[in-house]
Amino acid sequence: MLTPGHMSGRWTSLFCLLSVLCALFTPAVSVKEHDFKKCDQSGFCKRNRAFADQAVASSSWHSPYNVLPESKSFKDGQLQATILKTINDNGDTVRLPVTISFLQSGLARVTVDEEKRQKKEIELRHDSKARKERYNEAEQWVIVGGLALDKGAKVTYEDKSQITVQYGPTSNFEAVIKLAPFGIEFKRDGKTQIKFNDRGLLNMEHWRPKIEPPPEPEKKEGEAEQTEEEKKEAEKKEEERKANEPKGEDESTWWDESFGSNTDTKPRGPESVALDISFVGFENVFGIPSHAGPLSLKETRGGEGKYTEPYRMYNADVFEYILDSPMTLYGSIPFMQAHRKDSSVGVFWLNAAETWVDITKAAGSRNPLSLGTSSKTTTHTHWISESGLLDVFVFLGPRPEDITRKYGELTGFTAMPQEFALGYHQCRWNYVSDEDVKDVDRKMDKFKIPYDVIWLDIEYTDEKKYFTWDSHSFPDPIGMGKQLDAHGRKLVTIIDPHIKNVDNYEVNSELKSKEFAVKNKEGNIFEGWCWPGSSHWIDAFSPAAREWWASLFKYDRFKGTMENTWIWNDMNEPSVFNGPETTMPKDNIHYGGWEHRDVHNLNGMTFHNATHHAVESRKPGEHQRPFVLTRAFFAGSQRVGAMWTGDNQAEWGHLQASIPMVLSQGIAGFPFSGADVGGFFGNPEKELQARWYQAGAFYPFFRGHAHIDARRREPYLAGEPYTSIITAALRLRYSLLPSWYTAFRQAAVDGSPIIRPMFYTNPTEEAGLAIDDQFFVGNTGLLVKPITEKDKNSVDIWIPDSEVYYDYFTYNTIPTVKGHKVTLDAPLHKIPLLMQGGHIFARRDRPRRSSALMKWDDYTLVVTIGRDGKSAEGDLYVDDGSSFDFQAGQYIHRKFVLDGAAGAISSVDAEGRDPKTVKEGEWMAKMHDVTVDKIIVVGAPASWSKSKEVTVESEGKTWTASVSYTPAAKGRAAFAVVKKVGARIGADWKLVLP
Ligand code: MIG
Repeated sequence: MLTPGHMSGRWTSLFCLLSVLCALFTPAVSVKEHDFKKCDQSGFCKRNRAFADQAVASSSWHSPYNVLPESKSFKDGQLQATILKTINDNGDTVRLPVTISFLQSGLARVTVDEEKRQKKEIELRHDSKARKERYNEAEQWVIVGGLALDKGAKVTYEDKSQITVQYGPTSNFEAVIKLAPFGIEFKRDGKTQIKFNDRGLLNMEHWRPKIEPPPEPEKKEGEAEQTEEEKKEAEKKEEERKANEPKGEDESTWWDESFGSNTDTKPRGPESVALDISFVGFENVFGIPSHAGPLSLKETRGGEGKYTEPYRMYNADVFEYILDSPMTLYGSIPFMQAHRKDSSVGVFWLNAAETWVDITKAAGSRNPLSLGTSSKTTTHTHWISESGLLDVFVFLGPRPEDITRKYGELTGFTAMPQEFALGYHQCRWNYVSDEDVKDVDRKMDKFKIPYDVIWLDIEYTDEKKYFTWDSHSFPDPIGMGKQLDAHGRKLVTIIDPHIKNVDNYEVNSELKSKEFAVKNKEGNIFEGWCWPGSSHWIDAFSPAAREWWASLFKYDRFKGTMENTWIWNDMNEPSVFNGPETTMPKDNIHYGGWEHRDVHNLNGMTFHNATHHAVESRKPGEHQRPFVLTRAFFAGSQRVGAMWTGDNQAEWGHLQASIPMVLSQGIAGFPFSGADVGGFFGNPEKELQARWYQAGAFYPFFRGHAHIDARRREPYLAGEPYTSIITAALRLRYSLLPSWYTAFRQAAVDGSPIIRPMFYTNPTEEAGLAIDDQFFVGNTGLLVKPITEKDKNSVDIWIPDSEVYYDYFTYNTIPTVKGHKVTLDAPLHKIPLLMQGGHIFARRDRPRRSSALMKWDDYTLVVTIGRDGKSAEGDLYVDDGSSFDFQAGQYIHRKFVLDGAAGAISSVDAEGRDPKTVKEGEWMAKMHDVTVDKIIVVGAPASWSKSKEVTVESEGKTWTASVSYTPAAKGRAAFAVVKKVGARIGADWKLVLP
């Protein structure tokens, strides 16, 4: 009997029911690009691109959407009107209600719906179970705040052709709404930033009745083909049918559409929504992850170095994905940010259906009257979704951090993870037994390699029945869990959304009897193929299904799990081996009667969300922050866990691609992300593995993972010098955990990316706007450029400003020039890591086996003296690392300031809180014993050399600590080390040079 352990991939295992067939189906190692649609294989995309081509080519093009003047009304920050869409030469129209909401946050939201049609006019296909409205529940899943209306928004100008609304927190935003054709110009301080429908590509495919073409007349042997009369009659009917529609439309995929062997039926007919959005004067746009390509998005309509396909968002299990491609991947966030030297703006396209985005750039703007921007490049985008409402949020910045914060207010901020989740995760498909897990755990200790979490992939289950264990290989999961717990370590087990369709499996019987599974178009439980063979899929859109799902994770139900067990959700795009594009048929039906088509990109998030809440409620009063990793995601997924970039390959190109991908996640509000370290498919050469760990140590989510056919590659197996190099990268990650945790805290309160590209940190430096292979960590001033090429012993780092930069490891002062690259030596053992002057960041330097064991360790502060030779600043956030007590103020948040003139470093509460207002809980009390042990002042001025002691003042006491000063030499900056500082980390203190 074959198990997937002997196979090379899912296709093999799917077809390898007979072992003799296996050889035939062993996949070639290349992306199955043809398994996924191109725009012209997706009817609505093709139609909208054709529509765009027609509009752009014709000088007389008139967008057929006009606001009915008497329909408009403005009240309490909201403008409402009806748009009439002219649908044929007879002047027939359909009515599209539009709402433009001006929000207190300064966002504007534009929503266009379609008026419910007469029932008899629009009959769904009689056998369809689908709902008839356009899908309008995406906001229930995605939006968590920021919707309060700006009652101060006011109409400042109005005539027959337009309305101008002034809005925004300082009233410097304007929306100029054009009535005929409908379009909007968004301005800030009088300058146009964003335009809707400027190119006339707005398109809402209205609902229409299906008129069956006349039946083919029956032909009989020997009979004349058709009488003249019959022919004429048929032609006439056909003409009538077509007269209802604009000419030249491709109707071939209106009512059904085939791809591969699958046919998608469309009971509601064509209903796509599309809009052109122009970013006036912007050359760079970012966002709309996940794609394996550059951070600054490429043009998509051909030409040298450009893509020919639009960026696609249709969450899919893309087997061995290709690099530098706009093709869809596992998750989607339809949020785009445009940035230029003096402005950041953005749009959030709230639509969960299959979505494509074309991007082109043009010199100047089409409208010469748009002042101040006409000479610059404008980025034109064209958004196309298959169904649902047109619902777009507009952000007018002006700074990158305004955009990320407001996007977070709308869709939620990153959930504050437990601290262990920032440690290193050791995964592979698969650790084969509980003994294997315990052995890896012991070996990591033996080799003194820190790690926090070991992972179990699908083989731990009894025949892919989730919530069960293979009792031969895992006879004692609790024993395993306890061994891990002894060093504060955790176990993550995989739970996928496909439920094995067999009789003797309780989870399956309950799923079926309670009707919690996704249904097919006939309204029966959908059945498809995945790892377990025949399977059903939980419909996590259903509240009752989610409640049931939560019950499955209770400790007495999911036996073998304990408080240190966490969960990994894979395959939640969802992946369906025999489905179209390896996913679910679009005409499947979800809770509420919505078609899968409407909710596809939300599907993964609903499952991830269900699992998050399930592990949160495993036991009353347990009070631990959940950890759930997801593969599929959507806007809002950041509220419920981490993501990784899926099945990459053990190749240098994939290491390289991972960096813009992870940066892009941060820009789109989901910064807790990482790529499989080492590469999932294949066997990395040792140099690649080592370099990957060095890069991975700077992914917010840091996990080594490997395919079932890949050779074992736990860090201790690499051999020297590789094991030591990998261990050093891991130790570096662990020593910097306090700073990583602080960066996560910031993400959790204001949406800041955790690793930050140059355009974000230095928004006015044009030369850096598209740089995506180097980044800063939080606001530590740590600037990293991982090596992603073979045989590279040096790297060129682009320097964004005139600050001083020091080498992290040697304290060498780097001879930098703003806007230029500097070459840094980076032999294999070295991570190119610089410290920007002017910061103070925290570390815990004592090497330990896991983050939990570092909980009560003292801190080291690193002070990097800035260009002015005297000042530096930074902060540290600490809490118990696991519970929700931080929400009740149980945390330490310090601000450290070096005042060089006074020769003093001080620590104060970063939020200006009065310590007396917080009643200390157990953790806070215990933190009294934790101190600042060491302070390293890099670039210390000569004044630090004058004395062997500093005075420390804290909590009404004064004492001294020793200083040793090392003068500058051979390119190395002077530095001072203060030892045994002894001030409590949670208290105010001041260190003064005598
Ligand atoms: O079809 O669970 O991306 O990380 O090891 C493959 C087995 C299913 C895909 C995930 C990968 C995981 C694998 N899964």
